[in-house]
This record gives sequence, structure tokens and C-alpha cells, in this order.
Amino acid sequence: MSFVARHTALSRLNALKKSLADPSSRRLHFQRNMSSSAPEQIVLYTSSTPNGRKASIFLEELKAAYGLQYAVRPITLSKNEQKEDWFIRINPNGRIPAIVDNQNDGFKVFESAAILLYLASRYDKDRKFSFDVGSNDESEALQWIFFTHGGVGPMQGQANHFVRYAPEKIPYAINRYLEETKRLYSVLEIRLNDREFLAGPGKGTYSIADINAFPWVNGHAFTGIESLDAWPGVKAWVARIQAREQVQAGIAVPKSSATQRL
Ligand SMILES: N[C@@H](CCC(=O)N[C@@H](CS)C(=O)NCC(=O)O)C(=O)O
Repeated sequence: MSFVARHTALSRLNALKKSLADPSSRRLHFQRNMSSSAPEQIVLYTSSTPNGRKASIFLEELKAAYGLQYAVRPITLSKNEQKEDWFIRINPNGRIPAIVDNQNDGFKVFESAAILLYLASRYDKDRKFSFDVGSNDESEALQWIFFTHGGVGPMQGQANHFVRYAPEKIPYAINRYLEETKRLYSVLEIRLNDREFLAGPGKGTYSIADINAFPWVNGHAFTGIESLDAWPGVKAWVARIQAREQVQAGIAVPKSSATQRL
């Protein structure tokens, strides 16, 4: 075998080894959230967490509204899969959620709110969950998306850390992040006490602004906030969103049992 032929064969072998070592390329690792005959168009890399649920809830909504198909690749956070090289190539931040859109040349999107905005701009053609570009409604939706992405998520995430995971109980940190989370719920209450949803005309319409905030507030008990009674508008809003079939389906992603993997 010539040097060139050997070099080509070796390169091919290495590429094959690399692709087999990359779990993102192995169908065996995917859960299908689609009819069995549909091609895998969008792959969602996720775990059962509030940020992950934002993406899976919206994908379920788009599936129900438009027939958009997607596959799920569960990421095991406890095994630090999200820090492995193959995943860092998808999300340099090494966190879930992330998507790869094979309908758009394998385009990658990370950051939960950016995923919602990307999916809305590309797939919510009839603006069932989003608003016309440049409209005041869109601006209001973005305001609540930024408020949640920069406030509720990080603060409640830190509260979760200090309440549940920190090796030592640090009252100052627990108190600081719990109180800040509650303050942010009070901001949501100002908006929701006479409205049904965060953005949209009149009392609002269900949109990605709600999908972006709901999984965090819905996880209040995990954070140690036993009830939402102090925020009745927020409580009613959570119940309204929880009642949606697609939301229930999105919360159940990824399915926990290994037997549910293909
Ligand atoms: N700002 C990011 C935060 C993502 C994030 O913190 N994800 C968590 C789960 S909710 C994670 O992957 N944690 C594992 C780690 O930090 O290694 C987003 O909204 O997507």
C-alpha cells in the first residue's frame, strides 16, 4: 500500500473511531420523541432540570402545533458528561441544554433562552408562542426573558446549590439566594396579579416568555419555598401552564429509565 493510500485509510479509520466515540453520533443513545418513521431533525441534549425543561417544553409545543420532530440525548450531569470534549464542541460552556439542528446544517445553539428564541424565530411561523419582530409585545416578551435568564435562573440556581448541595450549610448564602429568589417572585407577581401570561396584549398570551420562567418557579419546592401562596398571581399562572398537555410531556423529558433509550 502506498504512503498516500495508507495515510487515507488511517485517516478514515481515525474519523470512524472518533465518530463512534462521540455519543452524539450514536443513535443508540437517543430517545425518540417522534414517530418512528420521522428523520431526526433537531437533537436536544438535556437533563431533568429547569433549564433543560425550558427547551423540552417548547419542543413539545412546536411538535403539537407544527409537527416539528426532535430527538433527545440525555446527559448524565452526575457523571460530568456535559464536560466531555464531544459535548464541549456542542456547547463550550459545558452545560445543558443545547441543541443541534440538523435541519439547519447541524447548527448548534446553547443557553436555554437563546434556544427558545432560535426555535421561535425559525419554527414558530404563525407566531403561536412568540410575537412579531419589532413589536412592543416582542419587546415585553424579551424583557421578561432577560429578567428570568439573568435573575430568576441564576439566583434560584444558587439557592438550590446552597440549600441542597453545598458540603456545609452556610446560613448567609442560603438566606441571600432564597430571599433574592422570593424577591424576584414578587416582581413576577406585580406583572401577573391581573394578567394570565407575562407578555402579549390584554391579559397576555402564552409564549416563550412564560416557557422560559415556568420551569424555575414550578421547581420552588425543590428550592425550599414550600408554597406559592404569597404570590397568588404567580400561583395561578403556574397552574395555568402546568395544565397544558405539552408542558407535562416536556417536563417528562428525558425519560429516566435506561430501558426507554433506543
Ligand atoms: N445559563 C445557562 C445555564 C445552564 C445550566 O446551568 N445548566 C445546568 C443544569 S440546569 C448544568 O448543566 N449544570 C451542570 C454543570 O454546571 O456542570 C442556560 O440557561 O442554559
